Amino acid sequence: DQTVMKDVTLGFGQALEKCREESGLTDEKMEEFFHFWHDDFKFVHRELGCAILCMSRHFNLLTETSRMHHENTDNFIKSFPNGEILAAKMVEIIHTCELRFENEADHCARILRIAECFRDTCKSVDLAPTMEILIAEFILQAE
Ligand code: M21
Repeated sequence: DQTVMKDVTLGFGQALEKCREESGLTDEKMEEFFHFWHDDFKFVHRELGCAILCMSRHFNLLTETSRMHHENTDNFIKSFPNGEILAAKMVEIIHTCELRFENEADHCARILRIAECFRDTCKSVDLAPTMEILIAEFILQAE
């Protein structure tokens, strides 16, 4: 499961550079997307929420009201090797987090909270990939 999550993270992270400018997410606020999983990573910058919004749009994972598009998200996760073992679980976690922050009207701020909730939930159920594996793969991929 952690290997699949690693692949999904790096795949989703491919859209980060494309979204930096429109979201205003500078290198100081987040250098690489996989830092998302670091224990010390803090979800404080609204720009990160805007970046995730932009990245999700890039992969067509949102509805018109900027909520998760369940079917497209399921298919996106399934497009990675062994993605089918994680797809339903991930969609459920994100949706549960989504419902917790429905009262937040600002899309970027809401998605930032959802992302933190997703990270923390995945960690608590052992779905989070280790930083070591993420960094190793990230370097291999860049070569
Ligand atoms: C698998 C790696 C990363 C995915 C990251 C972000 C997860 C946050 C989900 C935000 C969903 C937005 C839904 C808006 O209602």
